[in-house]
Amino acid sequence: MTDRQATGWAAAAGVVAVGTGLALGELAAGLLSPSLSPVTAVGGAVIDVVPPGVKDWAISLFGTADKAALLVGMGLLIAALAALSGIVELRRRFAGVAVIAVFGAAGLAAVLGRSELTGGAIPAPLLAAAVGMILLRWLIGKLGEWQTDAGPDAGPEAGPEAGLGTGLDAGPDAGREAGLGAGPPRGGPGPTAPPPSRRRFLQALGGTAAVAAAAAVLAATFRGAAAVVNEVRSKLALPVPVSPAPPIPAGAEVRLDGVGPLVTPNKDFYRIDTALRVPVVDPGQWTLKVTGLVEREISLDFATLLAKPLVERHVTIACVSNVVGGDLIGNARWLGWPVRDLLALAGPKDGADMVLSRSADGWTAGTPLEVLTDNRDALLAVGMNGEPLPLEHGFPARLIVPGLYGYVSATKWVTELKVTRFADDVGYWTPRGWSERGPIKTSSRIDVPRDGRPVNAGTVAFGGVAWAQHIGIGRVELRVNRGAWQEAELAPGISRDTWYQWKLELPLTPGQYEVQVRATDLNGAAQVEERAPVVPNGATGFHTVRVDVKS
Ligand SMILES: Nc1nc2c(c(=O)[nH]1)N[C@H]1C(S)=C(S)[C@@H](COP(=O)(O)O)O[C@H]1N2
Ligand SMILES: [Mo]
Repeated sequence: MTDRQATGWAAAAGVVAVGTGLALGELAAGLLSPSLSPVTAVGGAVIDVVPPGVKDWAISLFGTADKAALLVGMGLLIAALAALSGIVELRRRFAGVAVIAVFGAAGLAAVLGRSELTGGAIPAPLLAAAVGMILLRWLIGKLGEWQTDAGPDAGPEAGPEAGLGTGLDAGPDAGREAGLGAGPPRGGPGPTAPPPSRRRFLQALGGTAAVAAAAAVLAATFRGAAAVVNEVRSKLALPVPVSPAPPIPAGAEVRLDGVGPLVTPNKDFYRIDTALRVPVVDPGQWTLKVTGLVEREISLDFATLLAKPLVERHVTIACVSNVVGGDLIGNARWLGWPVRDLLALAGPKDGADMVLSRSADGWTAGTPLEVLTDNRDALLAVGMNGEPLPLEHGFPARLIVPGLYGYVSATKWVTELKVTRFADDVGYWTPRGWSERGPIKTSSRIDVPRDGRPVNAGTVAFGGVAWAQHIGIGRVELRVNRGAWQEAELAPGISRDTWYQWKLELPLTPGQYEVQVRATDLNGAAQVEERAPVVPNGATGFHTVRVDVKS
């Protein structure tokens, strides 16, 4: 066997050893701690340490597939490290074992650092690392025997590329015996006949890979826990609101292809959160605690919440990471109990000015107490567009606060409201470079024509949305090539807490145009022209599209 072939097999042994450890670790986590596994802990830690700029970049590049991209990237990195551990273990006994020990320790540290940590989460990374280390030593030991038996001049042997096909699928020697091997069968006895140690190594490798596959399948089955809660969700009948959503005014939709819909369907609603695995919260186990600076602590279960007088409201929520012209914004009809009624029961004490809401996975948002107690419809929401909240959007309960970016208000899978003070507590994103307070900035978007898309000369229909939650939009204007502002036709919003659609037909002759939109709220304040990035408290600037008018 050549050095190159030995290296290839050692790398394969590393990948199989580490893969088996990880699969068994995930399996253990699936059994012992459904919301925290080594892989999700490491992924979560990666998400937490990446600078906000990288997070924004990842969201803009991968959109809602950002988690999948992270998992794939992690998988490739782990596979590379695993291959490396095999290669160094072959060169030097226990060197590869040490590599696995180091990333096992990193995995344990990641698990210990997660807020959703429970005792049940700790065995998984330990098991994963131990299994990986033992298997690596064992497989590389077998590879070493084969290497010794074959000797450096024993002639070409099947390398990993050829061997995985014949060796693992059909048994190490089946292919060769049947003449199906990668190379022409070499006849005759002598130094070129495969030594039994080759078979032993390939059987060990193949058998271990099979164990890994079985464990991985089982681990995936345990994630079926999500399926169980989904089932509970699908059987849930939401109560009828005592105060239904005000009807959508006639003409609220401009009916222009490419604009809308006015109410975003759940499946199209943007999703932003730090949860690598969607928290699976059984409503039967769920409680919401109101704690901190209150006269009376409250513990609310789901049945009690559903029995409260619920209201239904359309509210447009937006992400602070939404760039000018971006789509991290959506409008839904939310069913929930007004948070001010819940807080009134608890009785906030003097001096409190913030509510730190916490989710089942430990994420937090700091919301000014006053916006949760004033007359706006801040909701402890259980329904979204006539359905129970989708798991991704916070089932069984979340907060929805008109006028604030999601990162300071819209806690999904909410389990605690701690009445506190800005001086004493911070929400998740604040120490990571985002402002303590995050009122949504008045903004507007041109949805048609799309930027850079050619259109025919004549009357060109422009349309889009504008929002100034809890104030309402008073006017939307367009300007062409930085000329005079021209007022668009503004459709009625559903309420001042939702976005408004607008349209404007402009006669355009062939040529290139730059068209900008500007919204003004009902108090007469125009949206900010100066461009600002999303960090630290939301983007500003006019959405601008280039229109290529053809003759
Ligand atoms: N538990 C939890 N809730 C969360 C977040 C999170 O990371 N974890 N992200 C917030 C942010 S930044 C936004 S913009 C909204 C997005 O809500 P959506 O995914 O339902 O659109 O959820 C908020 N609620
Ligand atoms: Mo967000």
